[in-house]
Amino acid sequence: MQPASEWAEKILAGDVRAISRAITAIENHSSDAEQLLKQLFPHTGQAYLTGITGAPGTGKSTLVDRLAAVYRKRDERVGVVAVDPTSPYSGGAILGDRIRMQGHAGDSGIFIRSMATRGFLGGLARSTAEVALLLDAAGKRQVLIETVGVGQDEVDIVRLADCVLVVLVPGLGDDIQNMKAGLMEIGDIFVLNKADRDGADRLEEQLHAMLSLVSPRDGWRPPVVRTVATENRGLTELAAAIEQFRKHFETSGDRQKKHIDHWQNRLLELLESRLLEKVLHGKEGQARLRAAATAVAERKQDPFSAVEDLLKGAHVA
Ligand SMILES: Nc1nc2c(ncn2[C@@H]2O[C@H](COP(=O)(O)OP(=O)(O)OP(=O)(O)O)[C@@H](O)[C@H]2O)c(=O)[nH]1
Ligand SMILES: [Mg+2]
Repeated sequence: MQPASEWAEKILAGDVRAISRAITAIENHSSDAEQLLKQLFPHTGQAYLTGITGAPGTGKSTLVDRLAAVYRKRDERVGVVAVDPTSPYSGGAILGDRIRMQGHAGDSGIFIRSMATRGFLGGLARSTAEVALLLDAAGKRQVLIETVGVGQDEVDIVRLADCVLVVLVPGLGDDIQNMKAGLMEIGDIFVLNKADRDGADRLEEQLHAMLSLVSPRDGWRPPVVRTVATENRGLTELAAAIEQFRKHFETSGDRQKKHIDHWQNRLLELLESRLLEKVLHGKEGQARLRAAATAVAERKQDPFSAVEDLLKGAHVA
């Protein structure tokens, strides 16, 4: 057996070390990872991906932890990926991991891993998507992707999920109007966490008012689910809401078209990152970019010709 297929076999069997090694390869955009994912792809398509996003400290990690526990009770295997685009070392996410690990120690049915920003090309959304495929192949039926923040990176990351949870808490800046419009659009379910705090009712009213302005997508009106993650309250209801959304997606509208749309987006992202990688490969490529930028800044070259030259250099034009 070739090493790569041996590696794939191990992953299909859920071998933790093989999975960890694959995630590192994915993070480094190594060609091994691509070979591996090609072999694994036929074994994917079974996992359900739930993305969890929201401002820092809203309780995402606690929610993920408790939701994972709900799934484990049903004997569903779970994969958790915590992505922190804000920190190169993923301090917050790793800390969250340690907390989570305590509750699930010794449970081989759950796999938890953090990822942080790598490389100047970003590519974090792509790495996350690849890790999700890997966990899918490894037999995790529920894959939970936690990402902190409210920026474009996070939107890109959660967009790959089948179901997106947006977490809000009472009293955070108080004004829901401050919430990024983008988040409002991507949320399939709104989680009102820390519902034990003052202002939960008011926030729920505001949320409903705001959601009533948004026209339903494929007949789905995002529900608001109240939770107190630390006390394990509302988690069964949250799991039920996710299940309901899943059923709705499977039965409403043109399911095939939605899957094709999804892969069209993924292919576009892959194409984009591949092209960038080709053009700006390694230190040399970065030096070329810097030199081109310098030439344009000094008005020695126009930006259009500079881009043409970069493309020519990469043999993609
Ligand atoms: N009162 C209350 N506190 C909560 C609740 N859920 C989480 N917390 C607390 O809120 C703090 C932040 O929780 P995390 O789960 O780490 O939040 P997070 O959104 O993952 O944080 P980052 O990953 O750093 O953005 C912790 O101290 C939790 O114990 C809740 O429902 N009620
Ligand atoms: Mg967290």
